[in-house]
Amino acid sequence: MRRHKVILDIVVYPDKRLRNKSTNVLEFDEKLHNLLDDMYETMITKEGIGLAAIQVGITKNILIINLANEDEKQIKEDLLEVINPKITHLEGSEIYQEGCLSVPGYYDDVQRAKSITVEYFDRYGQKIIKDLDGLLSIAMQHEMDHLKGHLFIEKLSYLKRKKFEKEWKKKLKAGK
Ligand code: Y12
Ligand code: CO
Repeated sequence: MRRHKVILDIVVYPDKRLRNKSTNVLEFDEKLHNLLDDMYETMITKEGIGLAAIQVGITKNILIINLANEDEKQIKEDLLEVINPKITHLEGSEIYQEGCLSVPGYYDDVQRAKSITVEYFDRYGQKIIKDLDGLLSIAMQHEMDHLKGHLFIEKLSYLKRKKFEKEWKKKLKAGK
């Protein structure tokens, strides 16, 4: 059934809810489909390319990723809806400048595996196995960290993190 657009609130750092661990989805029902649709509308409206359910306050192992294609267009055909993911293989290493809708306006280099194999379920409960590299691999690792209650800023060096915390406090105080 078609529903109206729902834009959810994004949970922003340092909200403690972002540290919670998510749990597996057990039912692949209409409630899950509605949440996935709302997460998609929210991510597109906020100009994101990836979003985990915990970022909208739902502690379930659900994430979506929608990267731009070669024409720099973010089309829904390319949307990945990922439920209960597990990484079964990691290889190599890569550094990429990451950002996050829960840490808006801050971007920094993070080191992650270059390529991964991930197993997950789609919205209908069908099992999918994918080998990912490039930006998709980075995005999947970033979003899966959210499901474990982790943020990319935890991967910064001690000094960079200290500088970030100082700047973030200043920004929050200024009401930005
Ligand atoms: C590579 C690295 C990280 C990911 C995770 C997904 N990250 C995002 O989708 C980040 C989105 C984002 C959007 C922002 O808004 C605008 O640019 C208008 C933003 O800036 C502000 O909110 C001020 C910050 C992050 C995937 C792949
Ligand atoms: Co994020």
